[in-house]
Amino acid sequence: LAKFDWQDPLGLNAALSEEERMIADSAAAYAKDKLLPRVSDMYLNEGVAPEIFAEMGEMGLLGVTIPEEFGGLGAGYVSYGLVAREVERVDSGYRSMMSVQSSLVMYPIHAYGSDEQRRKYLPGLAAGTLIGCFGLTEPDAGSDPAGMKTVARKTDGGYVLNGAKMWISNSPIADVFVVWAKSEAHGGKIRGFVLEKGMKGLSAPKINGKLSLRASITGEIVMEDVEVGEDALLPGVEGLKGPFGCLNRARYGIAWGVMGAAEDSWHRARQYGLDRTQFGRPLAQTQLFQKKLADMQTEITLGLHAALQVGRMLDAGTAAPEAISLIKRNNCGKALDIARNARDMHGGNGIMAEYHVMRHAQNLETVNTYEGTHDVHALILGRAQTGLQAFF
Ligand code: TGC
Ligand code: FAD
Repeated sequence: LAKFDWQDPLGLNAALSEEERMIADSAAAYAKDKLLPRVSDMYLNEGVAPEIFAEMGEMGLLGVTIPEEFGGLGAGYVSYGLVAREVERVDSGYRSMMSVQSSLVMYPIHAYGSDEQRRKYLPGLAAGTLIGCFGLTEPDAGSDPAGMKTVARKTDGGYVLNGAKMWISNSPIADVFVVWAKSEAHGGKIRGFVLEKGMKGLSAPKINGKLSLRASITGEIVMEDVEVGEDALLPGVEGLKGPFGCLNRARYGIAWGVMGAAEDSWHRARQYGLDRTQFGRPLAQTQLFQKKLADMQTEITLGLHAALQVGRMLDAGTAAPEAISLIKRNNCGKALDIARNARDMHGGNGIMAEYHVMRHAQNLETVNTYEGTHDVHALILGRAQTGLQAFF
């Protein structure tokens, strides 16, 4: 009989290449040695540690899919997903910092930018000496980014931008701002602009009081007559497919990442059940406990294999955005459920920072909402199978 590996029931590890395993191992070692020891303190105190970007850069965790000539790793999307899984095993906020930098800042500059923009920004972003953020959402335009009000007006030598972005990961500590605006010179179409910290009229106040993703700083982006040259425009894309092209990559990474948070919750619940005795036996020796563990194991295994399949499709150029919606939605919803159950299985201890599970559950509330809410991805999938638009 073949031996059953309870942690990897369907042989995910064996389906990876040598290079993918090495990248995952080095991300796992960094996350365990450098991120885990500081996460509780950072979470409880809403700590800000910009140096994490430089650490990640040194480990090659930023811009995994960006070619080496621009400082990236030149690896595939499966490797990128594996990095997200290992970082989010510690905290969704740390994965957020990494995925915004890689998928939402480096990707658009590489895919839509001029050669000059690539050379100017990508090496610093890959090294983590520059920090990036991505401004799409606005106070009145979240699920419906087409309703954005930020506008770019043409001037002699460039553009002047006005508007406000809301809920922007990394913005208060960012050096590079990829923002999306309706450009009057392009018939009101959405265009991307690269702004830099210190520009007159540009500010990024922190959003205080978050009960979720507290280890990742979030802010606004306020633009009051921000003047930029023609060289700030991303020349290679027009319309909503610009930001959505970035979101496809980030949503895919999230589908792996949340499985990391779910695995950590599952493993902690299992260990707690083995260690804790009630009614004269370990909690793990009760039927209800074992059923919950079996459900966690099943959903995580299926979610990881689905993410691997979409990663292979992305590398082959055959992944449709709807396939990414399917795994983003499913894996976030399942991970949230698993983390909430793991919290319950820890009893009173489950509410304490040192047991980690409630932090995962709180974080996953955000991850289930950002990059397209659980229900918005249902509507994307509903539209794809009925041909009927149900958003409005
Ligand atoms: P729709 O009519 O469907 O499409 C407009 C144009 O966009 C194209 N498109 C896509 N292109 C590439 N990839 C995709 N996934 C695409 N989805 C749509 C489409 O082909 C069309 O192109 P064209 O050339 O014909 O104009 O647009 P809609 O306005 O009806 O969109 C509806 C909806 C709900 C699907 C969409 O707006 C949506 O996905 N909303 C969710 C918004 C969202 O995800 N926001 C994320 C903000 S960023 C963020 O949360 C970062 S958190 C990061 C972190 O900290 O980790
Ligand atoms: P809304 O769109 O107002 O949705 C509220 C509720 O209504 C949801 O349950 C939604 O599913 C539902 N709903 C909406 N439309 C429909 C419909 N047609 N039918 C049925 N139900 C519907 N954005 C960025 O641009 N960059 C970032 O870096 C970034 N980071 C973030 C970090 C954090 C911590 C958070 C919380 C958010 C971040 N976001 C970022 C924003 C995020 O993408 C949005 O919060 C998300 O897209 C939802 O938009 P909203 O909050 O305006 O909610």
